[in-house]
Amino acid sequence: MSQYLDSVMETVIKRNAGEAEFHQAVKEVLETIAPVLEKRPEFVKAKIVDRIVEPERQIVFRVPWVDDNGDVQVNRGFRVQFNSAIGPYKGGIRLHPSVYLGIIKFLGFEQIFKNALTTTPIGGGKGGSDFDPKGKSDREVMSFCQSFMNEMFRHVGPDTDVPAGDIGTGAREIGYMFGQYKRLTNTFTGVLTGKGLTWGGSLARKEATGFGLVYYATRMLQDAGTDWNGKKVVISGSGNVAIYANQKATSLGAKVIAMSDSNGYIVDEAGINLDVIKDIKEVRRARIKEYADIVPGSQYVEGCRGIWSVPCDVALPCATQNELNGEEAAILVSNGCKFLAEGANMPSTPEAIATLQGNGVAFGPAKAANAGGVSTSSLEMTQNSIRLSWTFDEVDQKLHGIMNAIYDQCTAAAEAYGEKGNLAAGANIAGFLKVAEAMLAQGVV
Ligand code: NDP
Ligand code: 2IT
Repeated sequence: MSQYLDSVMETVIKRNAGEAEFHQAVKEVLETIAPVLEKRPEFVKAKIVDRIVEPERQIVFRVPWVDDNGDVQVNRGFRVQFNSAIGPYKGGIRLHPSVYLGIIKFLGFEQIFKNALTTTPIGGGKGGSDFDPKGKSDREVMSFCQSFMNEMFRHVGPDTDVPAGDIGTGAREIGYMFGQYKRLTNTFTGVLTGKGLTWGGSLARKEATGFGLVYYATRMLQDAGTDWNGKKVVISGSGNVAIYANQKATSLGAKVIAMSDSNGYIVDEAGINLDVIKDIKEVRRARIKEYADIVPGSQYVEGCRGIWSVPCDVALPCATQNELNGEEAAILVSNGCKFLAEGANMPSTPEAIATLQGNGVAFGPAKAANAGGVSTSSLEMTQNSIRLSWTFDEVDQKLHGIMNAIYDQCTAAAEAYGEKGNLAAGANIAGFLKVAEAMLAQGVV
């Protein structure tokens, strides 16, 4: 890193004390953009980097709600509006007990560059709460979501900030939040994405992140002269992203042999039966352990991190941040894994990325590879604006085109800045350039 970037990084660490995930995400980007700043001194003069690492606005609020015993519960809510240079803030809402400001800021920061890569006009933001939806009744989840929106409604809007799903936030939660926003504002607008299909949602949004991940990884395979046919694939997680990554990869001839949740993982060498997973996870909100009781020949292993010891050709981490460390990456390498594309946000530690890239594993970075979800959210916003709904195939084709365009941007930027073949550097550079140009044009704001 240059001296200038080092000093920006120092300020970020000082100003955002204790927010390790945010520091990690910023460092990963700053380490790759030095060649851009050398070519474009006007970005340095305008302090674009100093400004881009500072959120435009951070909202932290109390979320009180009443549980089924009649007891009052209090959670903390967050919305970080990170950057609006190229469009309204856009990004999901994470509901998980681990959530604190540092996680929301890392996610919001990543979202700036990811959204820039989508080719659509959306800025970067993220929100969430330390509320844990696991084990809660529908009524408790509704009570929480309504209370969350009672504060958030004054900060969001279809041209201002458009939240969506993330870990712990799916169709049910988006529904409760949308209903409360509509009631509070007396407007029916596209203020959230991931909506139900009868009230403004887009076909293929549910599938989009997983499908998009596989479209992106398809290009990685093609560049290595191969395809999905017969490839053994390991996918961590068994939520929205993991399920639809499995569906698309399987449809293209791959065999997905392992999936996980936060308790453990299952291995099914015959190829995972996705109907069983969907029933366990989407319908019954149960644990993946049950798969081994239902499907003969499969096994369940306690502890989610062991999944990386299952030999595979392609690994798709689709659960959460830092779920793959350097040692686990070394195990993947020694077992012959040749491709890794990130479905989750920042699932690989810096050591893991270095180990993969250093051993010739093709590495697809999250902010490019998982951008299909937010891209399709952007397509949902477009459909809401023109008051029309496209067919599944129309949306899927647009998504596919966007993922190809993202891949092309990554490879072109990497080559133009002396990092040929480095998709992570390419994604950061291409995303940064788009936002930096817009910030420069709009003056010091
Ligand atoms: P879901 O809530 O649908 O599923 C999350 C999955 O990851 C579950 O299997 C969950 O297991 C597991 N998981 C979550 N937290 C942990 C943890 N701390 N340790 C181990 N496993 C964990 O979320 P999504 O599928 O939507 O999100 C998965 C990842 O993809 C996240 O990183 C998210 O930010 C990212 N992403 C999501 C997009 C979307 O459109 N939904 C778009 C782009 C990225 P369990 O059920 O046991 O908690
Ligand atoms: O990390 C992400 O890109 C998401 N959770 C999706 C965000 C969105 O606005 O669809």
